[in-house]
Amino acid sequence: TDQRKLSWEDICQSASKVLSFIDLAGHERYLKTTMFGIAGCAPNFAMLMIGSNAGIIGMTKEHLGLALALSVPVLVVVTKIDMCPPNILEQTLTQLTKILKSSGCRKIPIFVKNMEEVVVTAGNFVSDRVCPIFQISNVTGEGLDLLKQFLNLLPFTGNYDDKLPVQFQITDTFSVPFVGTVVSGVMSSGTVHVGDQLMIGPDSLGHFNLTTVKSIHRKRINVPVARAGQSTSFALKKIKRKDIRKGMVMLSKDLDPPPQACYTFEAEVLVLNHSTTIGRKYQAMVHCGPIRQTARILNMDRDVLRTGDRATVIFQFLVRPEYIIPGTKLIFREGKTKGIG
Ligand SMILES: Nc1nc2c(ncn2[C@@H]2O[C@H](COP(=O)(O)OP(=O)(O)OP(=O)(O)O)[C@@H](O)[C@H]2O)c(=O)[nH]1
Ligand SMILES: [Mg+2]
Repeated sequence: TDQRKLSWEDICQSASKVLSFIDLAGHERYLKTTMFGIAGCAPNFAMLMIGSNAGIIGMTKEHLGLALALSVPVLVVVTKIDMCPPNILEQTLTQLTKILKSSGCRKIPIFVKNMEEVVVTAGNFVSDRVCPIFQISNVTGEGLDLLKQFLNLLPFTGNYDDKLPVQFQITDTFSVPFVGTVVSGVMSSGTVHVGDQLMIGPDSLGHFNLTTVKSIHRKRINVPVARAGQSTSFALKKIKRKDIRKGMVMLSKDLDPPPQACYTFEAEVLVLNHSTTIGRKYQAMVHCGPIRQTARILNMDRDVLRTGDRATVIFQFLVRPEYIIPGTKLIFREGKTKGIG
């Protein structure tokens, strides 16, 4: 169709709103990557896809749990209603309702069936405990108009201030021919112009280095400026791709006090699931924004932790120091053990 021939420029110019989708994997094998996507890429919302004929299988509950743990508002999309017998669809919806209403979830499921319900749920989705549920078919197109309208009406949320110093967390790095090193991520605060000098780090020694922004891309279009809340790619001068990695940050230069990378940090944690007890020296993979590294418990304000326990814990990264933004939600896991903080 004509729409497929539109360039990114055409689309962005004629669009009243541009949404970025981050497509994450369902299979358990890719859990680490899916966790990185939801913890590290700063999504404003999560769309949980459920095949109506398959029901709540595999990692669905796990993924729902991740979104809840990170306070990302969830909407559910039940797909393939064209090929699902009505009684099976009914079973899936009953099962879904039960899980959403359970004590671990405490959501109010709303089956969105018409435009009025779209308007109401889009308005109170973020603040309330509402979980909108859409039933769609990608074959017949049934239900897609309601879902599109819902996405269109969703308010832009998030605590983004473009007047504050720059904070940009790197979620991906590239080496682009004739361009050089490119980093992508979401601007969590501040404003960056082409030509600006920024600090990038921490490197393996915990140091920050200066770099200059050569060019800025948003939705593959060259732009002169990037602001808080936007997904952005920056081409950088004087930086080799091998010297940067996911989880590093770019910050305003001349910060006072200067940014500090840390090996140890304090976290208030809640253990969601552990078969025995967790004590000092316990090690787990910690996901904190785009940071992903094994850390051990150095100290805590109680002797042992069991499922359901809360504690203040000092974690220590094993490999390298990281730049942690205070207040960032974290998830730690090791085998079936998991906790949030
Ligand atoms: N009949 C029908 N088939 C669908 C519908 N949506 C998706 N499919 C088919 O289901 C299959 C899987 O769809 P995908 O979109 O690849 O599913 P996914 O969950 O992203 O799969 P992975 O990325 O491999 O984890 C494809 O063959 C689609 O054509 C639908 O609404 N109705
Ligand atoms: Mg897919």
